[in-house]
Amino acid sequence: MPFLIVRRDITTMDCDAIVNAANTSLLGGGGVDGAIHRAAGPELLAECRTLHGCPTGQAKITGAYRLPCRYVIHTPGPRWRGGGHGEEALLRSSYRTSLELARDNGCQSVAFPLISSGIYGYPRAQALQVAVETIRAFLEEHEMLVYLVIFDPGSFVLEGETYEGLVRRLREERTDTAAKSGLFSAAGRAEKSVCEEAAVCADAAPASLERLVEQLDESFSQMLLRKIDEKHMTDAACYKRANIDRKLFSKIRSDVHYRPSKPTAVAFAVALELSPEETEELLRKAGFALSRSSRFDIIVDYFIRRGEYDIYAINEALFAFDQALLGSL
Ligand code: AR6
Repeated sequence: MPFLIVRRDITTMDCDAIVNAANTSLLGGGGVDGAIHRAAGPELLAECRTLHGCPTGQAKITGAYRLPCRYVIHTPGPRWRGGGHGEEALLRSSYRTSLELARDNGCQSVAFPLISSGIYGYPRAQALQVAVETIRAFLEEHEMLVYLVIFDPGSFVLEGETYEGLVRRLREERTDTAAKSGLFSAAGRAEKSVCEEAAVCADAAPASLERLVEQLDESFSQMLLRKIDEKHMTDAACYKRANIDRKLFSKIRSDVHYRPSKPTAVAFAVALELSPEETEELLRKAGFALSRSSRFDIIVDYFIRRGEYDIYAINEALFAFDQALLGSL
């Protein structure tokens, strides 16, 4: 099931469990821990007292009291001490044991804060990388909806060459006067071919309108299933890589005329590692094109043209620029 990054206060999440970046006493503190205890009410602290603490990298579960979720999973992440004291392994362990505890308690959805990245001082970009990698590895094996909840804008820092290139690209798009003229050449071609189709239709209308309507081209759903076959992929591998919920995939599979949202259509193009031209074709079947006038489109196009099909990396970049994420519930 999907992994989504959202900008929210975690105490407002109404999923099955939220995770608390606690300390080993489990008796409350500042940051997200303080916010969770304040929102849950004093009963949460009373239950926490019965747990007698928790080692760093482990997790314990309680009720959620006045919070909208069902459970709170408390995990003390590591305090950053320069990186040479097993911090990364402990942080991974905090995510993994919390996810396992959620699964063992029948949770289907769970929300994490960026553990250790506040008061405990773990560098944020590295904390994010650990969170994404650990959650993603778990979702390879399990069906669960996982949210990573980012609270303050400053806590979402992307680093690295890909990201720097993307920032450059977005800046160029802004200053490039040619950009004002509209679409990418590829998208332009897409538009042209739509116009050509329209012209053909216009020539033929009105007598053969019915026949034209009957001669529908391959649909989005048909092209998607064909590509899955051609790539020798299983359905499950495809919807997981697309960050798409299994139920939505079944709906698309069984409805030949299914019209996905743009983020869903793009998610499948990424999962199937389609070339820029194939991506255009698939999007066109859903009634979309990639333009130069939207940040979402530019970011997606940037990754696809570089042959970088990691949906999680693309979503991090989309999130950083406040765009809709790829995939769907
Ligand atoms: N919702 C979502 N995220 C939040 C919220 C919120 N309401 N409030 C803060 N964050 P921190 P740590 C983010 O300091 O670094 C406590 O005293 C915040 O921006 O809460 O693991 C404990 O008792 C940051 O990105 O936790 C421990 O002693 C992230 O949550 C110690 O702090 C984690 O920041 C744990 O430190």
